[in-house]
Amino acid sequence: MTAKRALISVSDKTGLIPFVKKLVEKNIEIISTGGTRQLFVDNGIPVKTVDEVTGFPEILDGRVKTLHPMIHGGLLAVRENPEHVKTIKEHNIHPIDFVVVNLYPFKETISRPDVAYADAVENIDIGGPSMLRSAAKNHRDVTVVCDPSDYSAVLEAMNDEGEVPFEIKQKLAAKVFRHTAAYDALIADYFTKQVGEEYPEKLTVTYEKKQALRYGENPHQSAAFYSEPLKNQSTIAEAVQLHGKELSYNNIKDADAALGIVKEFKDPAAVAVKHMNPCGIGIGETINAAFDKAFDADPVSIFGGIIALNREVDAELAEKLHKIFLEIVIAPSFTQEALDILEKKKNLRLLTIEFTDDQNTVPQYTSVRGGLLVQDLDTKGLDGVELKVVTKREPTEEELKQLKFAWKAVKHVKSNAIVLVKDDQTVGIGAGQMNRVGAAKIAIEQAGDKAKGSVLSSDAFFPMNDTVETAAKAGITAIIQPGGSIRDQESIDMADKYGIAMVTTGIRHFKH
Ligand code: 93A
Repeated sequence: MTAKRALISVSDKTGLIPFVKKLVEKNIEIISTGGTRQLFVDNGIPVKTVDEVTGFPEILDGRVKTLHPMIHGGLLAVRENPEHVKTIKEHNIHPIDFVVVNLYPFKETISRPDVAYADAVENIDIGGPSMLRSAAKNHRDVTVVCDPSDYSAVLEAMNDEGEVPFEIKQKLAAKVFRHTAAYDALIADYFTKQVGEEYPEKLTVTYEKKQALRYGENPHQSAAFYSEPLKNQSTIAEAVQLHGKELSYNNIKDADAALGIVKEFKDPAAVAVKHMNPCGIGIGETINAAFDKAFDADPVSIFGGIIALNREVDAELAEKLHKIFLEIVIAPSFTQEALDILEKKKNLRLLTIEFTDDQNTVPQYTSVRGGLLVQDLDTKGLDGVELKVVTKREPTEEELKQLKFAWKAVKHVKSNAIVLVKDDQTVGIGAGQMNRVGAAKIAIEQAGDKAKGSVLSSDAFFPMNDTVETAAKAGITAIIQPGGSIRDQESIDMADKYGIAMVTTGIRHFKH
């Protein structure tokens, strides 16, 4: 029997030398491409070059190295097929039993902020995926390794003759096809963006497993967290956990929602979230003052909530946070004293995140049975939006300030959504109701005494004047809403009747 052969051609050379030394110990012959070969030579490992096997030099700056029938014949020949065996013999093709390949670092290349287009293009590996795919197709006969983290498992599974069990080879092949598919998807995504096609006929974006989750929304649902391959520091996927239990499925969703809200504010802001909706938002001179407002907005619902803050947490704030049962606190940073206080709670998850604005080109994916809906993230603010006063009375300066705050808040509340705001604090939030006046009633009831003199925001227009009437009776003095209902005039008349100032935005913020 001829010696087994391993073809090794890798960009990421991590862990390679000890692995290959073991292969050599099992009398496996090593063949390799330029750079990889040099490493073996430097480490005293006997190696044949691909040119020696193909009888053809590497050409075109290495673009054509292994794309040759002497290589692919050796990878694809089925050992149990007498015809294949005869053919490769005739052509002097030596079967290849192992392929260890990892690809040109396309992802790392395009992750560089200053990457040149030509550099990105040059980092599209052609020969590598071809070898991986040939080997993976012929996995009955070929062991294929595309990930350095599998080296030790392969060695463990291998017997003294260099044989690897079929189940392992099959698993490795499956991984290869996932790997090359994801690699191509990233290239496709990159080019799609280059040519500015936002919603192409095929969606090729890939995700990488970030975390296995104990369960999904409920304990009987299995789940995992996948993140985008190109990192965005300012997302929950890139948050750094300093302390506490592992994040759960619901934690991740809630933390994402909390982050989305707190990012709306430049001033010190604190947000408490429960079940994807804010239960309290406060802004203040200091982050401490902001938190007091967020807490006071709804001291009941905050129990078991997620807090997001856009300023560093100090000891004073930590003492307050420590007194409440919370699932997560997210902030740009924590002082050491704050950490010392909060870390006394074993389970409390403390996360830090870099705060940058969300790009309005970020896509948002929602799954439905049988498909995926994709839209731009709703990053629309009030910049460039003309606020139209539609009532006889104009809002006062203070009312206008509170209306703008209420508008930012209502965008993040599940529709139908009504938010009441007073003194830089949400005082009542009506979320996810099937009719608008119902949401208003909930918000007003929750606000209690604070409803009087507050302002109201509505995520979509008023189909009827009942919400305005309900608001007026509760003592609400100003309203912000998109406008655009055929019955707008009835709502405006109702507002005028009670001296309410109403402003329309022309923008809707449904959140379903
Ligand atoms: O330029 S390629 O697309 N054409 C090839 O024929 C080829 N063969 C191997 N890329 C090719 N490779 C890649 O070279 C491998 O996937 C690996 O990432 C890299 C290793 O090159 P070197 O051994 O010269 O460092």
